[in-house]
Amino acid sequence: MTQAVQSEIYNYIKQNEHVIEEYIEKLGSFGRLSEGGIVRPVYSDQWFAAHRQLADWMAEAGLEVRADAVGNLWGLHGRKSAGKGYASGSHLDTVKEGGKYDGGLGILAALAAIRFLKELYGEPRLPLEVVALCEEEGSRFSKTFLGSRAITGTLPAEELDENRDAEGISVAEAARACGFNPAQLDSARRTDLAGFIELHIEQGRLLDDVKLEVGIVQAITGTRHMTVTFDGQADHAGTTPMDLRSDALVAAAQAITNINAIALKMGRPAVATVGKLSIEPGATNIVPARVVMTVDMRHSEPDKKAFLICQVEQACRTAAATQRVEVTFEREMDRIPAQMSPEIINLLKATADELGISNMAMVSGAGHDSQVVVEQIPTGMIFVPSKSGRSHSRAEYTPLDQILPGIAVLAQALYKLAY
Ligand code: HGY
Ligand code: MN
Ligand code: MN
Repeated sequence: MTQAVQSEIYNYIKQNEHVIEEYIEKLGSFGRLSEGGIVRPVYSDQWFAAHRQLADWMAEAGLEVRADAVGNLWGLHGRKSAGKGYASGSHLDTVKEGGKYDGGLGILAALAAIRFLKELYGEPRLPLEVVALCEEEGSRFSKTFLGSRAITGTLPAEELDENRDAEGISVAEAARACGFNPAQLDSARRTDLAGFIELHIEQGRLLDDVKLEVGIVQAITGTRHMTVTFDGQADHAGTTPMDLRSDALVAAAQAITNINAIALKMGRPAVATVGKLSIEPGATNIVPARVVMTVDMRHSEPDKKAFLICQVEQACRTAAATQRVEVTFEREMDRIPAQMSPEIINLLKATADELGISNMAMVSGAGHDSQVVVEQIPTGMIFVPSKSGRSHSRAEYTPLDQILPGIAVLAQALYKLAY
């Protein structure tokens, strides 16, 4: 590709940076709390309003817009009859009180890149698609990667009826309430894509610390989510001697302290997090009978991930035995570490270098839809910096001038692939 084309695309992005900024601010308003932070669980009113806004933007950009059986929103530029094309995007849902870049920025980067390529060069040789994936975080339903698993045909149909939110509403019921048709789940599978690229904030502090413009993701860490239940015995807080109690909360507290120590001792990138905990019956004067907690464990090396999980489960068993309580485990999600596709990694690296955009190879500590998509479709990821590494927090922030280089690499790469 000529130097002229490269600068033309990057210059056009810079000339239209206000479009990108408006996209980010408006999308970030859907589910935004007065005190900051966004709550946009899949199929919620806020999520559906954001979904419709994206559909409008895609239509305004001249893309052919459609929602699939589970609500993944697609914007097509070009003709599918021309051959296997390329998609780019990320997830539309957010974590509780999340930021406005996690997921949303990947959708908007793809929309801007494909819109600008259309404005500059018209019809592509191969089709290009923006995709807003319906759900990734597992904020509303305990299972994650709903949208990308539908696309890869790895979402079991029964999960749509069995997986329910805190109000007992199933995925299928919530999807139907938005007008989607989850019974047609099979039709959401995509076997006609030659590649997928996801732009995402790093959600860590490496790029910000070393002041590089983009990360070229080599691999995504492996994650296990499990629910641990400690079953003790409710008793009178005043009359039950300490040495005769089966206190579920004391067992959980002992386990949590040891879980933290295990991951610390293993060293980076091992991580283990107890993010949710509930106590029953939950009264000042009753010895806790039951504690249910979630544990998130991650490592980029499969054997070390297995070792971490084994150590954590052992810590829970030891704590339970010490407090004379029972402990049970339920696996919620388990993803092996995912290697990104060499051909896409090489394309992104070469494109960043050609553009003079500083870059480094990185491993993602965060999970992404790309780790699901890559199982079936050549996939790569572009990271842009996160200020001070903050994410899954209202403090999440990336200045616009640190977003544009990532979009330039994305747009350039899509140009090379499809024009
Ligand atoms: O948890 C994660 O790593 C991702 O944000 N879902
Ligand atoms: Mn996230
Ligand atoms: Mn994300």
